[in-house]
Amino acid sequence: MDGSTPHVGAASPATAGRHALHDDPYATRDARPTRLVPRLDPVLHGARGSAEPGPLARQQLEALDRDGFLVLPALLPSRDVADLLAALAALRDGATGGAKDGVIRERGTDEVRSIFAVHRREDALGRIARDPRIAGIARQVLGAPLYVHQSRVNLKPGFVGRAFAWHSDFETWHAEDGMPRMRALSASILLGDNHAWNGPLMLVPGSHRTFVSCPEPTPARHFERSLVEQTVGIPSHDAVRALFDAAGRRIELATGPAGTVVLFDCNTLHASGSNLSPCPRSNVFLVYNALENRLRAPYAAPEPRPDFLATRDPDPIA
Ligand code: 6CS
Ligand code: FE
Repeated sequence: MDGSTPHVGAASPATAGRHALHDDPYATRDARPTRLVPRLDPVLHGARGSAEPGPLARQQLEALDRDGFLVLPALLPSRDVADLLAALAALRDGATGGAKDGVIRERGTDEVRSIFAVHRREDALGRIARDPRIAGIARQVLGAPLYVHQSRVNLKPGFVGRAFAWHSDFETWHAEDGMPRMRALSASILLGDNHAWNGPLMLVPGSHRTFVSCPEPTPARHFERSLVEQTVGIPSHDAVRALFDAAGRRIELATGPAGTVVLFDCNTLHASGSNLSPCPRSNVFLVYNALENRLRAPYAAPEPRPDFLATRDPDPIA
């Protein structure tokens, strides 16, 4: 790459439905050896790489830009958390069906691991996605009209809540959902206290500035496995080690009391360990995408993923 921002070209007729590899600066799942590609997109998308006025102060924006994540301790008061927990309890107890309905269960048990598309509900889980305390931050950082690309509750139940391997969300959303560029932000709302011992989110500072390609091609209907245990689209151990070393051999734990909100860039390398404690680590994840970064054909997958995983008919947030 000559350093100029390569044109992510429209698919030519010859590549309709797929993107010519040479057009894609974030090519991945291409059966080629892992590449560590410098990020081409800003983290703060306001004017001149800053951000528009909004809930975050300058120092907070600078930390998000530098590290690729920002922890906002106890942003939501306990009454809001109680409303979210009540909605979660009703959702979990009423959860039927399986992966095709957005209900993912832990391997080896019937315990619910994740439930997707909670932002479409008519309860506190649906309302929080449009709440200016959260969506206003995403608007400030993404610097554009936005919509919810994906939402989920990861319940990580006590004793049996399993790990999420190291990964970049953007690598999956680019390859499997056709998200063109890095202009999406995740907000994780902690519904219970997240401790070092109940599987908190782990993040590698600064990792958002490197795109790590993954060699293995995407299998058909990959989400039916990847959401239970992801093995395709995860970076090599050498790549993780390289980002860990570049961070000064640091991994940050996103711990905090219920009501804490953890913001992280779509490309920040993150993972979480299994939860062997008696206490669930239930978090709501809201993913905001800039409307101009809306999904196209998958860059590296046989077919688009279902709508509960990746919004293809954006409903802009006022
Ligand atoms: O495939 C996805 O979209 C989901 N997988 C992970 C591990 N994180 C992002 C997202 O929930
Ligand atoms: Fe993730």
